[in-house]
Amino acid sequence: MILSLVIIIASTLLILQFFLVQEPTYDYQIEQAFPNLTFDEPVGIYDPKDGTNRLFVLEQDGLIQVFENNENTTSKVVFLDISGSVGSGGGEQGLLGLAFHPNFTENGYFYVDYTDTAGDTVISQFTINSTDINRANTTSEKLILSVSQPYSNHNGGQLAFGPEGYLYISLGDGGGAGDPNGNGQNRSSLLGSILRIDVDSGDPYAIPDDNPFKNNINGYKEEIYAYGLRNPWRFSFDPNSNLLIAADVGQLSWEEIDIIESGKNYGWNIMEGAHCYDAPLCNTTGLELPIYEYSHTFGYSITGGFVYRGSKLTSLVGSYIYGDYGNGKIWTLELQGDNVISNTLLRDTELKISSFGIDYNNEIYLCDYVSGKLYKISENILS
Ligand SMILES: [Ca+2]
Ligand SMILES: [Ca+2]
Ligand SMILES: [Ca+2]
Repeated sequence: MILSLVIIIASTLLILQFFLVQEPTYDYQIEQAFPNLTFDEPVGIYDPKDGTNRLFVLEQDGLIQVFENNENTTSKVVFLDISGSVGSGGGEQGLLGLAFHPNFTENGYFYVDYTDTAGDTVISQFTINSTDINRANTTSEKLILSVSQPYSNHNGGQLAFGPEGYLYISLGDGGGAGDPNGNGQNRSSLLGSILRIDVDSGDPYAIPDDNPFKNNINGYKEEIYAYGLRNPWRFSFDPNSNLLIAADVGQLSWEEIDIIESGKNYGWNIMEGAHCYDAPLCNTTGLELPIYEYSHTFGYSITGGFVYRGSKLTSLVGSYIYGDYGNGKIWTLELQGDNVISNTLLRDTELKISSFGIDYNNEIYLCDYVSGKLYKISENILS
């Protein structure tokens, strides 16, 4: 009697375990998120986190469009037009970044990153129109920072507020090829870095007390948070772990993903990815290696994305979703803390993925630079 009961319980547990360990397999589709909307060379998608559930799209020539985050939306409105201030050289120049102040609901401040008509980087603050939340006050521009650019490419361009409320800014090495001016390793130049500034103190900003090079005696720029970067076009914070993850576009051979930490040197142009650049041997002492890299066999211009914290893609929660502008591939990097568990091809697309963005619910979107359409990912359980 007891024996048969034990057998029944044991076999029930075995059957239960069988079902529990059967991980479903998923199929992912990329579909248009807002079929009725088309943008002109979109390079960014942003949510103001003000509860209005609107999305803002950057158009490279200098416009910000705003629309209701609803797949049936048929109209968009020009929120800001600074095309007259933005250099329209195309390529890697233009209106490149947007960040809403953490207290945007109260103060109406937002920040843009663009290259001006001289090709130099400008980061400036604007204020929302006091009577229409879908319009910016076009005369409210306040210069925060300008950075001279030696070449038209590698301008970085990402802006984002960190969990502590400071503004982070990415700047590429200035351009050319191979970092001819050595800006990546030169901490006396803002180029080749991710900066961190406090726009709520000082005028136009203050250096946070715990910035790694604050009050240094070596002439290093105190705005620098991390350096040795080539062209960190897109970076983001994981709202759960607060990790700052940057995708650094490579030169000839390697695209890389870095976890950015205060004061660290990410290697360029001594290294490209986890490899010596332009020399068989190099001194890698003190250089921070990427958490993941891929060779130009698999893609050739990484577009950084986000650690997914939405609810629709249940299999991807906690994974870093990113892509490659060059070949349209989208991958997911499964993370455990700051360790990489696996990298999986989610979908091979025909899109020119210029940027990813997340909405109020942390759902992820991407923009196709060529068609001007925005896309989303859908998840289907195969078995
Ligand atoms: Ca440049
Ligand atoms: Ca530098
Ligand atoms: Ca690196």
